[in-house]
Amino acid sequence: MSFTLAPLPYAHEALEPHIDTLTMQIHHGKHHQAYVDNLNKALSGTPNEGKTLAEIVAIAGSIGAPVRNNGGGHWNHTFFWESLAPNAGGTASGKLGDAITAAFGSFDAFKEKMAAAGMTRFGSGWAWLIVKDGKLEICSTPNQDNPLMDIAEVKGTPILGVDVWEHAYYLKYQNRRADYLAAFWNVVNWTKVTERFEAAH
Ligand code: MN3
Repeated sequence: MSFTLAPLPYAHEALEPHIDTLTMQIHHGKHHQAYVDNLNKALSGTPNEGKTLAEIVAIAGSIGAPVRNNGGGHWNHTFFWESLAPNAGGTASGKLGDAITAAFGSFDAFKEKMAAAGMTRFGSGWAWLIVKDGKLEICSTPNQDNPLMDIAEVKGTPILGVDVWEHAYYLKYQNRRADYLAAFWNVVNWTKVTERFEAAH
């Protein structure tokens, strides 16, 4: 069995002007495709061939760097595309909205803390909103690691993630990671994040 790249759940231009068409074309069609291809290459002919992506992520610390990095890349990007949507953004409502207020004080304070996690991740990585022991937490990971990995510093179930690799924003925002992180809130698919919260909580 080998892994394949699913089409984006919306058109490449659907997230304009917040995330531009060319970035989406390259990010999904080139970067994500490369993670899938390199994951298949790294697994081919090894005892780990045939494992699911969830199984690979769970043992990332002992499976070797090529599988850890490309398996994480495949998992993280699949999760990221589903976290976004056109005509989205706004605020979380219902139980998730209440849980965010309870954990962080207010929705604005949550956004600030998530942006700070993205800004302070040196180099390439991800910022995450996770459910840990029934509560919401914010954390970040380097490279293509994620909080489901056995080697993660902070472990939990991700319900929202933001890619802070330069390839996610450089064409439109150049070095301005903060501007990209501010624009990100306009395309968050809170319906999807709420589904994940309800499944994890
Ligand atoms: Mn990326």
